[in-house]
Order: sequence, then C-alpha cells, then structure tokens
Amino acid sequence: MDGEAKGVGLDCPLVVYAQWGCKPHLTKRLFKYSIVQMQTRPSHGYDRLTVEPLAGALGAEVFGLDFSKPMDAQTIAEIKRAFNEHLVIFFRDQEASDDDLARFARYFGELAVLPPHRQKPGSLPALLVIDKQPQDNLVFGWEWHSDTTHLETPPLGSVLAARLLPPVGGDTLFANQYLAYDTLSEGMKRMLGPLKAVHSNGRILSTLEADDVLPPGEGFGSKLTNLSAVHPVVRTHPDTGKKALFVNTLHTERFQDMSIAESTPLLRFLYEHSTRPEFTCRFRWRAGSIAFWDNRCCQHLALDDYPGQRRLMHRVQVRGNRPV
Ligand SMILES: O=C(O)CCC(=O)C(=O)O
Repeated sequence: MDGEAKGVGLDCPLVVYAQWGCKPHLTKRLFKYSIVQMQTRPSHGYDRLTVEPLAGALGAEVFGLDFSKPMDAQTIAEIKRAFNEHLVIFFRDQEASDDDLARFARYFGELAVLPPHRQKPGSLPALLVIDKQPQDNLVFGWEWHSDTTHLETPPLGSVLAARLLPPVGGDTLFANQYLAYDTLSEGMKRMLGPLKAVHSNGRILSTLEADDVLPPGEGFGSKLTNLSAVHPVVRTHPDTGKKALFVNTLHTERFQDMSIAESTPLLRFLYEHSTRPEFTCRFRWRAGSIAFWDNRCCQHLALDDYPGQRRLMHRVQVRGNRPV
C-alpha cells in the first residue's frame, strides 16, 4: 500500500482513510483533522478521575469527584488537564450547593461578579439564576455564543448546574473553536490573523426588549446599553498555546475598521463554519448534572425545544483575561 511504502505506520489514519478509498485531497484533509483529534483528546493517564469523551470533537464526562467536598491539589490538577484537553467537562449525580459551585470555580481563578441588577438578593454576588418560565418565549443563550464577549475581559469559563429540568429537551450544545480555526485554509488563516472584531451586547438587548423580557436595569438608556469591546478574531489560549476562532453570532458586530455590510458575508461564513456538526457535542442534562466549559476555545447554545416548560439553572463564572 502507498502509505506503508512511504514508511507511514499501520495505525496511521492516512492508511486507514486510504483503505476506505478516500480521494487524495480528502485523505489529506481528514489526516490533518485526525492529527488535531489525537493531540487533544486523550482520556488515559488520570489517577483520581475517570474521563470518558462524549464526542469526537470535544466534551468529556468526568467521574470520581464530589462537589460537596473540597478537592486536593492533585485532583484539581487532573481536572485542569481534562478541561484543557476536552474544552467542556461534565459531571453527574452531584449534590452541589451554590457555595460548592463557587468553591469549585475558585480552583480556576477569581469569581466573575455580576452587575448589581443581575444579582439575586441573599445569594452569592457571582451567582446567575437562569430561570426559563413556562410562559417565556426565549431561552437564555438561544444562539451560538461565547459568554459576554462584549466585555474587555470575557470570563475564562462557566460552571452551570441543573436545578430543575423539563422532562425532555433543554440540552446544551458545544462547539470546538480550535477545530474551527484549524480546519480553515491557510489563505483564510493568513487573512484572519491580523483582524480584530467589535463585540457588543446590542443584539441581545434589542432581542430581549422586543420579547419584553429585559431584566430590570438593562433597558435602553441604562449605562449597560451597548457595551462593546474589540478582540482578535483568532485568539491564542494562554494554557494550551493553541489558536481558536473567536467570533460569535450573539455578540460580534463587525470587523474593526470595517462596516457591518462589509463584515457580514465573512462573519456569516465563520459562524456557519465554526458550528459545523462535526465540531460539536451535545449534553443531555439530568438532575445533579454540572457542566464546566472553557469560554476561550468553545462556543455553546442552549436548545430552545421545551416550550411551556420550566428549566432552572445556576451559573457561576471564573474571571478571564483580555483575549490575545
Ligand atoms: O442554559 C444553558 O444550557 C446554557 C446557558 C448559556 O448560554 C450560558 O450560561 O451562557
């Protein structure tokens, strides 16, 4: 076989794909793709945890933890490793109070405190209560996004716990933004490299206002209206050193120094590309489930498929740095 003749090992995906009869250009593309997979998706070598990948692109269920107890240094180091390798990690059957969620988040950095009007009296200043009521038309996080990229320093990550779930529906989808970047052509990567984009909360506010569900204190005219920040279109993850695409439909308005009309066609392509099904995983919540995602290298979307039902989630976030 060609691959073997050139000294490529038998377990090399190039050989496997050639066996499937892929055309040469496709084989090359798949080969590159699988290299990314192999570098980022190991599940062995953990002592304290059991890590079970959930999908080819990202996401792993992590077993062996109890959120209701403090965790030791080795366990935290292993969670950080799983987080870096799988981008979003999931935990099952936890009895975690809000304080337990906050203690967990603090292993990764300082808590991101919410603006005063978002805080719930009597609870942690960092706790966001996401309460979709049966009569609500809109679910929080209804489109693909990274969290609050209209801020100068968007959160590093979010810890989300299920408190009350509809009988079926309300899953959350995640998409790997390293893969989104890596699978672009070299020409596109060169073009995007120096670009920056303007992110704002304008679209969220106008959608919420149109649906009449704007939280008190966020109306147009408040000082929270049209917060905006400029970020690189391709950011480098501070821990892994890898590049990730960093634009999203909810917040990105346009490229810096370009009009919306000029920016929209390319942004549309990037939104579609960055959420291709093969870059995603889907998490089905159960009572006691918790997700922890890396906002620097994945996007997510809350599925709006449970009309007339309530769903209650509690979230805390870890503060992030300015994207570079
Ligand atoms: O409720 C969910 O599943 C996700 C919510 C969301 O989009 C967020 O916390 O940013």
